[in-house]
Amino acid sequence: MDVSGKMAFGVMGMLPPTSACSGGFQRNDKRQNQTMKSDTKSEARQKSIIHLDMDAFYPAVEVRDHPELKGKPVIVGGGRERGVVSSASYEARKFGVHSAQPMATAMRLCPHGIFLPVRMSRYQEVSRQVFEIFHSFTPLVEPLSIDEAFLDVTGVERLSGPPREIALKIKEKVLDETGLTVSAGVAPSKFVAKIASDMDKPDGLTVVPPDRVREFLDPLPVDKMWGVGKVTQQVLARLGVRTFQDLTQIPVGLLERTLGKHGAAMHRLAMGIDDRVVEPGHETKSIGHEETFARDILDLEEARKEILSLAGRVARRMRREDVRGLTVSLKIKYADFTLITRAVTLTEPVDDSGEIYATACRLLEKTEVGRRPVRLIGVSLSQLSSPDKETQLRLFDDDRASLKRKGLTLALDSICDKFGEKSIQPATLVSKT
Ligand code: DCP
Ligand code: MG
Repeated sequence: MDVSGKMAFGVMGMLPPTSACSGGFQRNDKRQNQTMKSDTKSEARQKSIIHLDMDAFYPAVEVRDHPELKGKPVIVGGGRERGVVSSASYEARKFGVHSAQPMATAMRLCPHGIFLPVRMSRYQEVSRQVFEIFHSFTPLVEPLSIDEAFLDVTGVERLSGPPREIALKIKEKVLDETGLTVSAGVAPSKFVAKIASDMDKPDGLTVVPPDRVREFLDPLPVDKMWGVGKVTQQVLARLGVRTFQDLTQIPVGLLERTLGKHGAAMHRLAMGIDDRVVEPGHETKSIGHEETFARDILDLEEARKEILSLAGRVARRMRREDVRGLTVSLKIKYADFTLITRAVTLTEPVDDSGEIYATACRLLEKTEVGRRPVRLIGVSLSQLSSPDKETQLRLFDDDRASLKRKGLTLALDSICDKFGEKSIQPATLVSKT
């Protein structure tokens, strides 16, 4: 699948990636950089986009949870007789096993494979952890699927370093916190970043600087173009188009006549022109706080107190940003660094510390806190939405008591903001001396 990617490096006379995090495309001599500069028209407002895609996501989670499977051909999918493959580990892919293939075919190709059922809730849990990590770098995260997202890091470069460094930090943090690898593509547009992340999988990092976009795209086969199906490929083949460069040389009018409005769009993309912005999805954005303790927490009651404090901080931030959240997540890191997340989606979005606290305490029951020493606790809310105006109006007209409560809460929030976290606390948090 990466053959064409590797060819790109070869054709341009570049070193193939030498290590997992090669970023090989970035390594090129200055002369070539300069020759390619004329291709770039709008460097002044260049964006820095990172596309991230977890490697063999479902099988990788299974291997992470069952380390004895490491290095084995693991195939995750539906029932053995009639189901299809959801995904296969890279070891299994060597035998020709791939996503969407009938399970029966996979079993024929890889009879000694380890076939496992889909554990969706577990993959969602890990996905939430991964997206939290993405959000810790920038709020501009656009989720594409359970294991894939675009990040716009243009605005955070001053804080976190150049985009390549940010991508490396993200990869490191994902590996650290989940034990999984993610491949990254760094480029000035979504289109190029997405292609780049796929070039050096697994555990890849491919950086395409703005002045080398055309050099990167030109030799790639057109089937690398995101969303190009079999029929379009056949039409293009009839026009003699095999690579992106071939596509740029076909008159736009001809492309429009044969492929409709997509023809012109494809032409632009092949030229490396893509102004689409990263559109953060509310549903995975989250607001959270976590605390690493100076000494491990052994006691359930002590854990509850910490959760109460975290819930208060989360609730205050949500009210400040005027959002409420539907999903409450509790993150626990045990003393041996094992990280787990428990989450529940409520029927109504909340921004109230009491409700967040109560929900997180229910989640606490699904953990081993109290029986296993804990080094970190985190509370977060996701699936955020702005309270709709109607509810606010109703609140104003009919429910003076809740309105008063809201006024009081906001007043307390501002005291906390001004004088610090410890200035006002629920009674249970004031330690008895
Ligand atoms: N998936 C699925 N059915 C498909 C494709 C994917 O159920 N036809 C699921 C299983 C994958 C997950 O979605 O693990 C993510 O899809 P990807 O296309 O990103 O594939 P992988 O992450 O498995 O592998 P890669 O390393 O190629 O990204
Ligand atoms: Mg993936």
